[in-house]
Amino acid sequence: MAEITNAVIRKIIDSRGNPTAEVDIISNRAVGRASAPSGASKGTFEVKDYPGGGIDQGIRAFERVAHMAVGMRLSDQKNFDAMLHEADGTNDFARIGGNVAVAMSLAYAKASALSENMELYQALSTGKAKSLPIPIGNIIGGGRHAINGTTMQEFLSLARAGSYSESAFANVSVHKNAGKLLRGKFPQLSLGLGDEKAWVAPLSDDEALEILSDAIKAASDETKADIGLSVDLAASEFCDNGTYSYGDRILSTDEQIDFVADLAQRFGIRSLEDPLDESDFDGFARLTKKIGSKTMIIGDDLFVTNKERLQKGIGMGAANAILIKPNQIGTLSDMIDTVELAKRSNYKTVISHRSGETEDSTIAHLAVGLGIGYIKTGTIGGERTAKHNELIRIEERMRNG
Ligand code: 2PG
Ligand code: MG
Repeated sequence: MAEITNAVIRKIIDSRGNPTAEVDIISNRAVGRASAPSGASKGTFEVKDYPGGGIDQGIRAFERVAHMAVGMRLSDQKNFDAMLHEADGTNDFARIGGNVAVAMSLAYAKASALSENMELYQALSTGKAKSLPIPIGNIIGGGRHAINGTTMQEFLSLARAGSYSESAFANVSVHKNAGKLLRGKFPQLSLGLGDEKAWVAPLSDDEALEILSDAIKAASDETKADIGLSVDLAASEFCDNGTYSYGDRILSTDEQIDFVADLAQRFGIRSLEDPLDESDFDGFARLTKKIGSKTMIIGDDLFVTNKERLQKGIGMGAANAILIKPNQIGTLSDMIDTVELAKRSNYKTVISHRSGETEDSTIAHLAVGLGIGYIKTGTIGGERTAKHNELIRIEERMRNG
């Protein structure tokens, strides 16, 4: 059985140009490497990404944890993750930082798989059926991911075709068609891309939905894929004390529920993420009752990949799907517990990138290895295509047995 002989941390550059943590877990058989992403519209209830002193303090804390890791056996994820919790000693990774913890936890998982001559998705799915997720790609964006974009954060497309590869390319076709439509609408304007490489233009939310619908129609004709609309409102970012502010108007919670239900119906929206504030379990439950039979209502900031918060949501009928982001909770074991609870409770699962990303493609392996239904990871841009391209390789490998 392989043992950890060394653990190394380094600061690397993320897609926004910020420093982030990358960890190597080294054994005599294999090296596992993983890095942490970072959010802009972070949920209040996520674990702390770094201790108060930022990434440098996280790196100093790592040195202490690395000493505890050396000598531990590989392939006992629960034990390793329990050590991370013990080394931290808080319930939100305030001392070592969730980003340091998650990079260690995922690097350990990879080192364990590699030491047994497996890829991570294979190690996670031993004895279970494997399936590829459905990709949800960001097409037009705003909120905290762009300057002067839409109020709602992300307008996305959700494509299903015969294979993962065709589905991902169908989302690319929507992105290209949206670009063409925006150039036609704003011939004098320099168009931009936001943090997740979605188009940014001076559009109202309604106009963004119109362009997205038209781009989806064109891409469906081109690719013959079944493509639907999806929106991440990230509503906590424009909610204050139960009122939602859209620039030209302010809506109460009741009005927000009616407004998004109407949008979902008018545009045939397949999934709505964070349509209400991150604390409003009751509002989520009311919206789910209203439109949940037809629409996926995804809790991101609401659940923050946290099993207890998901359990509360299940009890109340709040949302019917959960966004899964490993660094919201800090360890792979905690994340897996949440995914399993969601599946047992018939909640759909969507694994997700963050707006600040690296070339790390671990979430592609987690999606397949844990049988997660959907993956939200942008449409284009190297740090996003790293995940798609890894899924294309996994698909090929699965096809070839
Ligand atoms: C979200 C994410 C990813 P961030 O809200 O779902 O798209 O954004 O990483 O900024 O929290
Ligand atoms: Mg979100």
